[in-house]
Amino acid sequence: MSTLKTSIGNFQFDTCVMNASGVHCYDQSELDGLRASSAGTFVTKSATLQPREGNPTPRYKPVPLGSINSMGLPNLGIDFYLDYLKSVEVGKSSPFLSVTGLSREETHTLLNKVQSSDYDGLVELNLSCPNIVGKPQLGYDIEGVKKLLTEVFAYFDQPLGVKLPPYFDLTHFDQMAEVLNQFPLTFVNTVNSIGNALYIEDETVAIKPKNGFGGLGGTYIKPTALANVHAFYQRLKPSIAIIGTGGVTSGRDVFEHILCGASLVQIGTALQEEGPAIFDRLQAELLEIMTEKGYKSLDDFRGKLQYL
Ligand code: RRO
Repeated sequence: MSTLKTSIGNFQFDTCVMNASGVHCYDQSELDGLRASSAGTFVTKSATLQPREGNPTPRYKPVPLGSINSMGLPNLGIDFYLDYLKSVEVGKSSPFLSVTGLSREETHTLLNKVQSSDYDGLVELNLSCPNIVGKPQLGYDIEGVKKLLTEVFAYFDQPLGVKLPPYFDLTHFDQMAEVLNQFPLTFVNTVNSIGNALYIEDETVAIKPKNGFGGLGGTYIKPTALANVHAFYQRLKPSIAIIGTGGVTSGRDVFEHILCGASLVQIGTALQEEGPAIFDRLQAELLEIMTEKGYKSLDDFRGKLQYL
């Protein structure tokens, strides 16, 4: 029997699929739903210091090849997520707490709060929310990322990773990896949605905020996601694990993310559309592929993408 066990840093997970932040992780009932599912672990909605209502609706729309969203960071505030995680044992397998500040100062306040809380598990710093009016994604400001991480690692000593936006140029992969390799990051999660896409039905945009501009997810973005996973797998030091996110709707997609170098694979749009039962299907489909190929564990094929 093959196993889907995997690890990130010192934490172990019985299986390699989980939610992507923002999907099914806003409040207690959604988070409880993930914990009751067969996902290997879960990540909370990116938290700010204060609760936020987010952008006006409609702000998420499933479309034939994926989804477009401009949620605007609706969340219940860092205190809610820290309280929720108190009830979850962080043992050999940790949840992920996602945080994002609307300014550098807010990010530091958030991380200081996490550090002085009871939560000592994995933390994901989201550098790539595309939907806040007037706030560019920090992930596209490579010097800004370097400055922020330099400041963060002066005091933060919990296992930390960053959630990145997609990059589209090999020099940007080089520059970003060069910066990330300077820090004791536990993981890099790639990719967030492709920012500021526009979907039109008849003559009208699909979502209300920002006159229809929003983050693109789902099948549209799988090739971009795989490219980012593999580009960072090739460039990052081995101590930084990669979480692959983007365009996963089948076990075959999970397989491809792992082949490109992912240690965990997150599900966004397809989880939103199918609900937490999707984790059962994805694992069954992945195990079937592994059995056909004679792979006993993810290590048998992780990162082993073949070139022509
Ligand atoms: O809440 C959002 O609008 C949002 C966030 Br924070 C993010 O990181 N990615 C995304 O597609 N939407």
